Amino acid sequence: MAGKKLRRDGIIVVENFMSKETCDYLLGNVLALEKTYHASTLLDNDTYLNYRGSESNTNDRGMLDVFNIDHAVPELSKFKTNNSIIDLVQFATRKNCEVFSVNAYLNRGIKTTRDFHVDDLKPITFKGFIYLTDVPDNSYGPYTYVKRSQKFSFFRLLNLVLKVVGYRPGFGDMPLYNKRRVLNAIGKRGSLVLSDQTGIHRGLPQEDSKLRVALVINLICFDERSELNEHWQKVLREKIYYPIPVDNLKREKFEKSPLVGLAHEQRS
Ligand SMILES: O=C(O)CCC(=O)C(=O)O
Repeated sequence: MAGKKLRRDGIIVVENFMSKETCDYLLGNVLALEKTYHASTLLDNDTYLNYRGSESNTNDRGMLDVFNIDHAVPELSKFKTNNSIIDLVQFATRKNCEVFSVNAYLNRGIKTTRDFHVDDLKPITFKGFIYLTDVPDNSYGPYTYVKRSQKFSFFRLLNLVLKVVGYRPGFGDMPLYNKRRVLNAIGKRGSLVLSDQTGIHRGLPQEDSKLRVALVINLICFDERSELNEHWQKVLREKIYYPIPVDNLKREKFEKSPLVGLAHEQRS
């Protein structure tokens, strides 16, 4: 049932996917990283904390995107092997799917979230967002998706035409979409939002000081691994993903300090 819905709509929300206790423990770990590192930092365990929008691109300015967080919080590595998320995505796409990395997104009063876009068209990628904080209404900036927009449609064609005539040149931007199909994925902590990233989506802007923290399970789908280019072959071999080349970056020592109590203090 859930797999069929995911295939049709490109998104599903599964409540109570993770227990509240596990959410609080993991939230404590993410908040500890935020408290320790105040600028983009590459750690010697391969975790990369990226504060977005620090360069010329102001999208998501101030949002903390923690790449390869499973290297800092080993309990998360279980998401890389067989689990119900992979099964659902394989059912929906009728393809082989693998998890290639795990991130955490921390949005605290972020106003300049990127407008509607798609991440890619080929290969198909999915993200499983597991909310670690309650997202009870739009002021918390829920993940937002245009249902069925992963399929070819009149709106996709219009966006393509806009691009051809040079309007809105940002890669993947999709300013035109069916407003009647917009789903604001609100939910309590522990909810899983599973989304086909070839569909049109965004995070909504937040109101001041509202906190939203989510784990992000990244999946890629393919018929045969050999059809993927060298970049993806490498990512799948290493199961590590960076947004930038990191070979020449200095690495900081990772000191584990799971301030679990912090989760209770700071959840709003
Ligand atoms: O939930 C969000 O903050 C936005 C997610 C998004 O646009 C993405 O991951 O591509």
